[in-house]
Amino acid sequence: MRRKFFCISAILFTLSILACTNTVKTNGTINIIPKPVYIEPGNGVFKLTANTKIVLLFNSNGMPYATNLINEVVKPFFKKKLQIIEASETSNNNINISYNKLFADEEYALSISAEQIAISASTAKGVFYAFESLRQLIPLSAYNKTIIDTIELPSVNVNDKPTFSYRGMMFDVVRHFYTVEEIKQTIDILALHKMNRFHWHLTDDQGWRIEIKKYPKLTEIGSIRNETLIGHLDYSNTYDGKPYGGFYTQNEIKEVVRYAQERFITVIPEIELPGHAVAALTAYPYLGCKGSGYSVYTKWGVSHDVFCAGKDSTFKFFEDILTEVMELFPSEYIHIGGDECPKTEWEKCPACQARIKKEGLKNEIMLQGYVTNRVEKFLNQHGRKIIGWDEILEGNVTPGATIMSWRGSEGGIEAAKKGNYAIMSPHRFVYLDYFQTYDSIDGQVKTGAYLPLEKVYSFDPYDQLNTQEQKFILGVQANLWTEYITTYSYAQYMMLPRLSALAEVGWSYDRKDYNDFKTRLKSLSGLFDVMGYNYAK
Ligand code: TNX
Repeated sequence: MRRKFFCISAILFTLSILACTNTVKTNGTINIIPKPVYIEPGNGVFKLTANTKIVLLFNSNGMPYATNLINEVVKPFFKKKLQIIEASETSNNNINISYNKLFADEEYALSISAEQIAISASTAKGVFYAFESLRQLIPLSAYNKTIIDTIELPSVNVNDKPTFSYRGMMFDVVRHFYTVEEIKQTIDILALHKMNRFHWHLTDDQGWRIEIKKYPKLTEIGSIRNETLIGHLDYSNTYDGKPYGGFYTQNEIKEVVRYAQERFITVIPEIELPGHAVAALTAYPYLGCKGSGYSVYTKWGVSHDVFCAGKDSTFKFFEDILTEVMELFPSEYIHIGGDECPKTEWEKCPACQARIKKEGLKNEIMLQGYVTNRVEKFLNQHGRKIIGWDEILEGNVTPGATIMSWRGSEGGIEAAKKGNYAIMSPHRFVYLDYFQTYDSIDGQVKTGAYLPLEKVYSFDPYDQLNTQEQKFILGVQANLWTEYITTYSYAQYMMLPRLSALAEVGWSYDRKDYNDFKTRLKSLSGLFDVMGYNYAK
């Protein structure tokens, strides 16, 4: 009798150990970045298992992408995806997704209780963001286990929506090139932060990185530079002697655009004009004022050689390029650059001077304005709008142009006061190429100014603007220029976690609290670790 009792207890004990080891416990921590509008912990836990279903009480085109996110996250745990069913009623032990017509585009509610997970939204995008939040509640210990049958999620009620509609990052793939896989990983990182714009800097002096069928030499010649400066532009005159290049085919571009769309991110292409054009001039020298003698830039900085604004053939080129660009990118906005365009060549160029005279322009600055307006008109005729760096304000900008304020917030403030939309991207606060620590990382060259996490976090895009003017600030963007960023791993290090800080500026503007952010960042960094992302500690 005693022996039998002993055996049964031993079996029960073993079973319970097994059950426990296959359950991932939550310690109740609820840390979400960017910080939700409303968040209230509840009692108890939801048990997520391989049998949990996703119950769709409403469906839409984007829903497969929203649910794909959670399935990609849970599949490695359960070795299978969650089943998705349509139903007209909610059910217990499941993830119920329902429609709330009162919710804005990106808004969601997420309620986790012992009985069920309830998500509501008015769009698939809202559902996607609910899953991005839910993902941050999965205990990190789940990632170290091989056999899991239950994952506990803490009870919580979340209601959430962003402050700004535009939350982006620019990635410069010209100064250094990044592969399609690396671009996709960057898009995943943006999605994790509920960011919704990827600004792709595709052309510059040092390379042309997008295939254009009508102008094959842009990539045949323009995508390759003979060599690259070693060290910092201000202190070095040494080159590596090695050709450097890379570009994306149109098929690869389409693949990236689709990948981003599936994560509710709009890709905004940037085609730099009229400055930062040396790679294009090398491929087609007739596009420049001198007409010959160009070679793809091998150092950093600003070249005096720019597109000739006098010749009509330049505009024909712009229109041809932008026609192919519009076919590839469904984005409402096309970024046309506009920054750092020296006027020295235009001053000497008879065609440019003739254009100034003919159009009754005051000077070369107004000639750049003429270029901007003419290109804008062409894009408007095709239903698109322009974004330009803040220099475009100097040249008689039209009310339809959106200003990306980079030299400070001044450009954005001026734009807002004029009634132009603006995106705030001031270098002192959001330039991710600037160094975040005084220590040297892997011998990488430092550039710009000291820009630690806290400073990014402190950025106020509404500074100096009254309520009326604030309406013209679409949002915020971080810029990752890559003159001194030679590997993707280092690019991630420069991005993270400063991008997390910017994401919170854009999403949670009115409830920022740096100390609280730092606490929540510990959880998010844990997720960076399991995802294998390189980030600054
Ligand atoms: C200025 S920001 C530039 C870029 C450089 C960057 C380096 C802007 C519109 N132009 O061409 O890469 O500084 O920080």
